[in-house]
Amino acid sequence: MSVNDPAIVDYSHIITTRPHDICRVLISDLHLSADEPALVQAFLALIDDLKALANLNELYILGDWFDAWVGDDRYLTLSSTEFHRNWLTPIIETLSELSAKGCDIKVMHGNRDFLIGQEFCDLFNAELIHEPYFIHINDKSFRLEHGDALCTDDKSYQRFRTIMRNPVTQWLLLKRPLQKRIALAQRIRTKSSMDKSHKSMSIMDVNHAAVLKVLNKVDGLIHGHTHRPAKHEVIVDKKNHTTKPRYVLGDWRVIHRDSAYEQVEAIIAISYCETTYSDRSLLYDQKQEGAGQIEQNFRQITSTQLANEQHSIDKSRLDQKESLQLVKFEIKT
Ligand code: LP5
Ligand code: MN
Repeated sequence: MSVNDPAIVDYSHIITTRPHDICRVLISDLHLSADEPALVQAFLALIDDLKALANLNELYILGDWFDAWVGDDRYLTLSSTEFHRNWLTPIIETLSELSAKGCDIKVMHGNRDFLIGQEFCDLFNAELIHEPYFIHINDKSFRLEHGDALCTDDKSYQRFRTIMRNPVTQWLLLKRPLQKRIALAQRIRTKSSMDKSHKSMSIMDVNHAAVLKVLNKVDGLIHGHTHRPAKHEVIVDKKNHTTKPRYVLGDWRVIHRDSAYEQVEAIIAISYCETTYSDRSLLYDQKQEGAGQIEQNFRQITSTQLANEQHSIDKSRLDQKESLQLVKFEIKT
């Protein structure tokens, strides 16, 4: 499944046709920074849309939200003048509004922003979650992670990761003066992009055995990091042809830039909670007319219809079915 794959649904269609059904949104690899305002604008636009969704319960940011994070203090120690001018302030304000509307915001570390702390997340009432994190979609368990730990063929990166994710390393890093940390992050970025230019695409992708190992304990996997958005059906049992889904979220990228506008594209995941209603009056009809009518006893209703029919609906007869979909989010800024 590529970015142009028809199996990836169009975002604007979904947000306009099924706004009440959207209950969870998962994004990753935004790589936001002050140097790329188009990505920041795109993120603010997405959150504005999410604020209008009546049944949105959860927003997950699955790592690399920021291009580089050298410590919460870089933001928390700003003077009040700097604070008002800082590019992060509108992000915090809009996320606070989203959270106040009843949407839980969960932030996971990536390989670029593993120094985000709960203190920063507290600014917009979010929860810092750690990988692996598990959710349920219907009766199936899904494992959420950033995805870098699955790239086990990338030996030099895995060595670097082990050092950087060590709490002692992080404690030592955070004790360094802010300017030194900013300079170090820049050096790491330069070294990383130099190293990456010599690595093959397959080395920088997930390792199949690593994927199988984690899928052994769950029904599905959702991650980002590789910048190769797709839904894979991973064969976990060749004999019985059993597969389990692996959803890969995309990175956010500027796909067009000129003097008039910039266009940003990202593949995100949206979960729909579809409601089934077993209608009592139809059940009565079925008794009269026999088993042939059984299908009519269940009425599919959208959450929009549910909102409009609140008074006439027997809530005990509602059944929710959730489904996850990769969606192409595209915006001109
Ligand atoms: O992020 P992406 O996808 O481009 O690349 C990753 C791996 N690279 C990284 C590094 C990040 O991109 C940049 C980190 C930004 C700063 C983070 C905060 C730092 C806090 C410290 C300061 C307080 O994760 C890349 C993988 C790729 O994913 C695909 O999986 O290949 O890994 C590398 O390229 C790592 C190299 O192989 C090893 C790097 C060693 C760096 C040592 C730096 C020493 C200091 C400088 C000396 C010159
Ligand atoms: Mn990453």
